[in-house]
Formats: sequence, structure tokens, C-alpha cells
Amino acid sequence: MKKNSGFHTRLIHAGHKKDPLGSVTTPIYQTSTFEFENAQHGADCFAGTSNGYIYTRLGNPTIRSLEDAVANLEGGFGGIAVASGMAAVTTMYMTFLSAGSHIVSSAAVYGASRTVLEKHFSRFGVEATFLDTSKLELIEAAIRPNTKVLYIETPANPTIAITDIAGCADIARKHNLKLVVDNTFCSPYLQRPLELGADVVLHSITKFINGHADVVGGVLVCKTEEDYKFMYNVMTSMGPNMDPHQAYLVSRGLKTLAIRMERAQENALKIAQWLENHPKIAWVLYPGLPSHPQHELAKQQMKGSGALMSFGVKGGFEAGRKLMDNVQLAVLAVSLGGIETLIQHPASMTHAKVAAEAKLAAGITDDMVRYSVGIEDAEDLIADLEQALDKA
Ligand code: LCS
Repeated sequence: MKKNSGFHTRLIHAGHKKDPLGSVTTPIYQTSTFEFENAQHGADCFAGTSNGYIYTRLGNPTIRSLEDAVANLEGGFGGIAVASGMAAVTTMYMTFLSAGSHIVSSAAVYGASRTVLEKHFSRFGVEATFLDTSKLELIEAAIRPNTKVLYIETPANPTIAITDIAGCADIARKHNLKLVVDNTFCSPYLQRPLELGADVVLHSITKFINGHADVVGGVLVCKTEEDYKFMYNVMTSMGPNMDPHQAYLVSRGLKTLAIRMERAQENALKIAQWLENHPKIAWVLYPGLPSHPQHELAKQQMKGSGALMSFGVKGGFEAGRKLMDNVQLAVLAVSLGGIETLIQHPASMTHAKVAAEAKLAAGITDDMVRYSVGIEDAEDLIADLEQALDKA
């Protein structure tokens, strides 16, 4: 594969090394440890003067193949695959935060990305400020001398709020902060934060990158060798590493990312437009609708509008509950970004552990329903919503 190959070519070929036995796919090296050629080779591997594999927590060819593929697609120096999206988030926190340091984060982030700071990193003296990062002036005002990281999720889970990545990169450069972007909702197909000035991009691989609702995983991509090496050391020392079989499944899912994403977002736009015109729907937030407050920014920094939306049913939570209890095609389940359409209630499910006032301040209202659009027929999904709304 040529270095300047297109995105679709890289999706299929990046990360794969020619196999000595001719396997077209990267084999699953389901081993915990690797045999050295001799004692000197073992010592050289540990000294870093030989590139041989040592032990799967420290590196494995199946996992490396996935790491190289995602790093290539995001345009970074190196990728680090881990056991879950939360392992990616906490590995990043462990890399850049120390006792006494401060992080500024989007208020609307995946619930656990916030609560792990409030409940656990606070025990080690880490301070955190959560705010509406779609307003750049609020970020500037929150920065303190001990601020080390600016962490944004865009579009945000579950409010679909969009943050200006390039604007945040300017602020991060000015104040010497690491800009980290959770790119889970977009995948590198729709948005490449490193190209817009971010230092690190991370994913819950559980979502669009794997895409088939059968694996939990995470990945980080660092722009520079320096950040990559330090983060890799943090990860392998703490041990939240991915398993080779998990990496194999994700690599398989990744190959169809672009065509899955294209179809899902085509469905999503049709559904969002239909919902917006439905008399029982109070509001819809979808980046592809001109009514989205950051529709223009979304058009600039995203290659498409994605497959996630949130909406409110007239009649509030009770009406939303009736809708969720009556859908027959969409699956009532958390997670997102798979080939099947999922529906859930953020306030009582994915963001249940976020304090009530914090939820409201982040825009996670009680009437909010989150809908992750899959690759079924849009007409069938609309018919499903229609019959459920009739009962709401
Ligand atoms: N970042 C984002 C944006 C997420 O949506 C999630 C999980 C994570 C990180 C954590 O990833 P995990 O450890 O679960 O792989 N989001 C979920 C959601 O909205 N419903 O269930 C999980």
C-alpha cells in the first residue's frame, strides 16, 4: 500500500504486514508470551535494541496491526489499543494528570468519563472543571496555572453538542495544555482531530470502529512520538491492554467502517427530518439539521453528520418511556455505533450516575431520548417509530 493511499484503501490494508505463510488477514496470535531466539535476543528485546515481541501485555502482532491501522487512519504517530473505551480514557488521564493537576472537560461527556474524575481521580488530588466547551470563552476563563488537559467530546454524548476542535487547539497551544478529543461518535472517517491540532484522539472502539455490538474495547492515538512513548509505558505498566482475539474482531469490523457509516448517516438524516416534522416530537438534535445550534461548525469539521441523535417527545419522560417501551425494531439498549439501531434514556441509563444538577447543567434533560441509527432500511425504522409514537 502506498503512503498516500486513499482512506478506503487504508481501511482495508493499513496495519497488515505480509504474512510469512500467506494469510490474507492478520492471524490471531493467541499467546501470552513469545519465545526468544537465544538469551542475547531476550536481553536485546528488553533493552529495546531488538524489535522482537516479548509478552502480550507489552505488545502482540494482532493487537499491533489494529493499533497501526487506527493510527494511520487518524494520522498520528502511534496507536495504543486497550480493553475498553474507559481504559482508553483513564490511561489518558494517568498519562497527563498528576496529584495537584487540573483538567477542563466538556460537561456533556460519557457519564463514566466524568464520574471517574469526580469519584476516583479526586482521591489522588486531581481537580476537574466541567463546562460547555462549545463556548470557547468559557474554556479560557476556566484555565488555571495547574491545568494540564483540555478534554472534549464532539459530538458529545448524549447532547450531540459540537465543540470547535481547531478553536480548542489554539487555546491548548496558548496555555501549553494537551488537547484530547474523544472521537467515538464520528470515527476517523468523519472527523480527524489530530489534523485540526489535537494532541491525542481516543475512541470507545466498542462503537463505530468495531461496529457489530460484539466487542468492548478502546484505542488512543498520539500525534507525537514523545506522547506515544510515555503513554505506552503508562499503559503497559498498568495493564489495561487489549486481548489478541478482541483485536482480531475489531480489525475485521474496522474494514467496513466507511460503508457502514455512510449508510447509517443517510438513514439518520431521513429519520431526523421525519422526527422534526412529527407533531408529537418536541425537539430533535442532529448535526445534519439546520436547526442544530452548531450545524455550520459541524459542516466544517465533520465529513458527515453521523448516526447519533437525541430528541424529546411532547409529554416529557413519561411519553419518552412509552416510546421506548413500544419500539419493536430499534433495540432498547445502551451502547451505540453498531449496525443495529439502539434507543436509550440517558438520564436514567448511560448518565444515571452523573449528579442531577450536573446533568441539567450539561443539558441532559429528563425528556431526552438517544437514538443510534443502524444500517437497516430507513423506511422500516420510521414505521417503527411511527407506531411507537402513536402509543406515546
Ligand atoms: N467515550 C464515549 C463517547 C462513549 O460513548 C463511551 C461509552 C466511552 C467513552 C466508554 O467506552 P466503553 O468503555 O464503554 O467501551 N458509551 C456508552 C454509551 O453511550 N452507552 O453504553 C456505553
